[in-house]
Order: sequence, then structure tokens, then C-alpha cells
Amino acid sequence: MSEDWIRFHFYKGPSFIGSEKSFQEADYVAFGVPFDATASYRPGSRFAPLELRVMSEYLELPGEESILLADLGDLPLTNSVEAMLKRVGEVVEKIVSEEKVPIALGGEHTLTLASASKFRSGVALVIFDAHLDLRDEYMDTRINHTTWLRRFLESSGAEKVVIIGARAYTKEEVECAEKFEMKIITSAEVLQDFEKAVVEVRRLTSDVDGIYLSLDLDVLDPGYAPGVSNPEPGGIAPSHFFELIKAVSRAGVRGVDVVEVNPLFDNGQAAANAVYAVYYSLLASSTTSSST
Ligand SMILES: [Mn+2]
Repeated sequence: MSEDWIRFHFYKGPSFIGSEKSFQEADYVAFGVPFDATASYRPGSRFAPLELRVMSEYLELPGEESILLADLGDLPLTNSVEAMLKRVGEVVEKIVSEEKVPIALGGEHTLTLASASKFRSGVALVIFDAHLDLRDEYMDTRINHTTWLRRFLESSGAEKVVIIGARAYTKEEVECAEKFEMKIITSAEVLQDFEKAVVEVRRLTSDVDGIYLSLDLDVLDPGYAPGVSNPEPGGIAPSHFFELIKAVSRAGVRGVDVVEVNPLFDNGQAAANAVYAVYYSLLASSTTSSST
């Protein structure tokens, strides 16, 4: 197999969560996807991979040195959703074939269509998001940040999908969620009975062969994370976000992405919360695997 995929990674600068490991030494492998070409409201998430690295250099993350992480750099800029999906799919496949955990730094949520598709048979897809992303079509295209989950379900069939923190969706999307028997825990349910939500997410991820975790920062209330491309009021708080991430990550994290951070509208908090979210998922997952 050629190593052309390595040449996609041209960015040299601050690294994600202090990662200094080589690809071979690493358990976790981060790469950036600076893509926001289907943005329907506020473009700018293409700048997030760099921002997440810069922010992670300034945060104090206890025990980060115990996370063996390599940062490959960014995929090349493109305005083609097909090209982006092809590259993300190839890179994730390569990382998974080496029995490592990929961490995709978006960019917009569409990338998850390619990355999550590389995990099948028993790996649950756990998504934190204000939205369901189940539209059939939006603004005259069928593959974009509002439709990717519908395309995923159409191609994968009845995989286990859990969405946490949802609050903004259409009737069409709710019908689609019911058809594919998705589990939805709304932001209101998290706010009204947090303990019940923790028990529920633990139950939903108790019998799976690990999880793929997709973290859309618009799940947080915009007051905590203004820098997202599609802010929706009435979101969850960072403390609830982190505890729910720890609860699901105990099932074992097989892949992660963090998407929709938009530095052009941020005061630093969406990026900081995004770094912490990934850090807590890796820490919870690492603790689980070393104790078994
Ligand atoms: Mn969203």
C-alpha cells in the first residue's frame, strides 16, 4: 500500500493535547479536517483544527502525558465534499488497521459520515448534538452537515445510534429517527433529571463493543460555547457534558470526532470545551482499558 496518505499532513505547529508521540508509539491519532464548504449559516469551522491545537497548549489537563497521542496534521483544503469524505475515510481506515484510535478534528459535522462508517458490528455511534442531522436534502444538496446522519443510516442499516442533547429538529427528522429506532435524549431531559440521563446513557452503552463518539459543540448552550456555526439556545452545561462523556466512554472509545467549533465567532470557550471533551473521553476510555 502506498503511503500517499501521509503527504496529506502538511501542518507543523502546536500539537493537539500536547501530543508528541510518533504514529507507531501512539494509541490515539489525531488529524485535522479543515472543511466547512456545506455551511448553511456561519462558515468558519475550517479554522477549528488549528484553534483546538493552540487552545490545548494553554489548558492544564491533568494526566495528559498518560494519553499516548500522535497528531498527524491537517488534510488538505478542499471545497469538494466527496474529496473530503474520501480522504477522511482512507485516513481513518489506515489508523484503525494499525489498531489505533482516530481523533478527527473538524471542521463541519459532515466528516462523521466517512469516519463513523469505518466502524461496524457492535460499535455504537454516540453523538452529542443540538441537531439530529437527519434531513433528506438541504439547500439543494443531499450530502451536507444537516443530512449526513440520514445518509449514514441509509447505508449502514440498523446500527445503534444515540443522540444526546438534541433540541432543534423538524418533523421529518423525528420520523426518520423513529424509523431507524435511534435513541434521543433531549437537552431538556438532561437539564430536568441529570442523574436519570447518566443512568440511561450507561444502559444504552452497556452491551456494545465500544463506541464511536461524535462531539458537536453546539450541544452546549451558546452562552458556554458561542463559537459554533449553528448556535441553538437551551443547551446543556459543560459539567453535564463532561460527566455524560465519561459515562459513555467507559464502554471503550474506538473513534472520536470533535466538530462545528467556529473560531470566527468564539470567545475561546467553544474551543476550550472541545479540548476538554476529547480529553475526558480519552481519559475515561484509557482508564477502563488498562483496568481490564
Ligand atoms: Mn449540530
